[in-house]
Amino acid sequence: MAQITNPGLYNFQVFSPNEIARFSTAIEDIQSGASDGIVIEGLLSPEEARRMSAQFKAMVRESPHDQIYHPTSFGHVFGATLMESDLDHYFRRAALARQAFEQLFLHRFESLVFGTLSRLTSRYGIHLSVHQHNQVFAPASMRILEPGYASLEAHIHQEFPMYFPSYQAISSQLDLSTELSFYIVLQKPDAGGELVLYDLQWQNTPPAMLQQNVFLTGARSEDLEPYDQMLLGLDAGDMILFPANRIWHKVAAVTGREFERITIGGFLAQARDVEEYRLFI
Ligand SMILES: O=C(O)CCC(=O)C(=O)O
Repeated sequence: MAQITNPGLYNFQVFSPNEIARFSTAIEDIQSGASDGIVIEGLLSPEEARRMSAQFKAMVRESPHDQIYHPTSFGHVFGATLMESDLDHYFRRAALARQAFEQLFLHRFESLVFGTLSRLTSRYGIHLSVHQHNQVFAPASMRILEPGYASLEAHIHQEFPMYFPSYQAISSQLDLSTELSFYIVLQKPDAGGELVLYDLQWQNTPPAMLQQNVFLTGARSEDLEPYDQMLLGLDAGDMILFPANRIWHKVAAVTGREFERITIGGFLAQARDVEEYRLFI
């Protein structure tokens, strides 16, 4: 069961995969503000999540996957993201990441994610994002929060295009004001690692907070400390979808000693020219 602290702060619907048909307008509802997000409990079985986590730990030690496994202040990231400045490099790494995710999910990562998201909307198709020359954006990355490391510090997705020029490649085709974030938990930490949603939304953000030099730093999380908070601690196999461009959030540091928090997820936003959401990171 997902552990939710202060559940009254935001309006989340929590349900199991066999109830998904009742949430066939979840994406539209999050977009309109009628909902603040959903959690699907047990999208993967605990055994599937355990097998993937074990295989992942072996995978990152070997070439070529060690090339897309990077240390960060919170632990590691596995994959490619548009925070890097060289787009050709990004697309090469994105191809490697997609192949690795398919290997981990026994060739059903994209079908699982796209199939699940498609069932959460009655209006939009869900697709990959493709750049010129058929270069495919990565639909996800993996985040590994390790015991003894920092939080994935407070941020909001409206910031990314302001600071990272590679975002132009995606903002030319997608309306990033509609951006949502999803992730699936592959391994739950023994303590900590909750998603923290602050009672501060984009439209009320004090302009002084938007400084690139505090992006993803602890100083930003300190600025947000006074705001009320809702915490979501998900189990291995659960999936979340939430408006990461509207609600300031962070992932709390892992305070347990043994298990890393391992998630796989990405972003999606509405295409500018057709009724489609497309994934990227
Ligand atoms: O838990 C994760 O994998 C990252 C969550 C997050 O910060 C985001 O989606 O923006």
